[in-house]
Amino acid sequence: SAPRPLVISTWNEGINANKAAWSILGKGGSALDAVEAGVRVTEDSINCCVGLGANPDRDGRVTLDASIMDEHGNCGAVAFLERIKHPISVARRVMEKTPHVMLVGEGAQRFAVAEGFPLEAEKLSSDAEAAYKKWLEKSQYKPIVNIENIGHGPFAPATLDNGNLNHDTIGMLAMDAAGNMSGSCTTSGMGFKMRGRLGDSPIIGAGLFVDNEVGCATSSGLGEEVIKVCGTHLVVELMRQGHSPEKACRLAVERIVKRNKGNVKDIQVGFIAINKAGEYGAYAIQKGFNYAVCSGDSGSVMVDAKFLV
Ligand code: SD4
Repeated sequence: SAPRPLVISTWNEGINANKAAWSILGKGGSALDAVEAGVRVTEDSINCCVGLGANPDRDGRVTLDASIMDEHGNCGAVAFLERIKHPISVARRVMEKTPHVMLVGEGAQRFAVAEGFPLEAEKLSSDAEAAYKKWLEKSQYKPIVNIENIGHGPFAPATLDNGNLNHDTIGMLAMDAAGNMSGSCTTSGMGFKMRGRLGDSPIIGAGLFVDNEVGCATSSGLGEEVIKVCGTHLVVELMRQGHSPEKACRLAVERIVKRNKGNVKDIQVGFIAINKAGEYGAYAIQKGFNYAVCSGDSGSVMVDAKFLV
């Protein structure tokens, strides 16, 4: 039978995040605690696409989105959140302490501060600063396929990456020893986006969905495309119909490709999923999407997702 507990997460930096998640799952902890602790590691690291060190919007400001969902179908999210280091933990507080599912912008920040989260200085990481300066030369918004594993961006020469090329928006899914599932997703969104833009990551059913009777899914890539098909809800519903996690992810990817009439050269979207049996899988539009899988003390293995085009 499939391994349990289990944690999977998007892109190369999933390895570090899974380690933190496993330190909880391996001791019999809950999937919810694991997915929060896991992605906090990525929020703490300097990378293109997660946390305060990430690429800013076109006004030069970092705005963060995150969501979390547990085995009871409870969920919480924050979006357009500024100057707070751990949006995923604020999302969890929204879930646990408010009558709401989602807080955005100034209200989300005010709630975070009231909950004791420090208000950080507004300062770009040096990598993000350099990427932003470079971006300003042309000021052209152009999402880059697989930027999550490339670094601070199209505009960032390799030297800006501090030798570390492993960066990502992170989506994480876990099943604990009791067989319960939770998921988390946290991101700075697309680099150089319009101010106020939200992607799929903070939207339940788009960037993250968990149904403990069936399975769970999360996504990475061009959020607008994921929102348009309610991507992760779609993946979970396809698993409900009996498809394996990989097949469900593939069918959701096909839906996006079809909606774009096959013109997806510049679009990357990847889904990962776990079902109730503890099987997992993934699928992406393009080559280059990978995820980290951990189901034991020996750590994670990276798996390259299959892709459509
Ligand atoms: C978004 N899906 O904001 C996110 C971006 C992402 O790795 O996944 N980046 O659209």
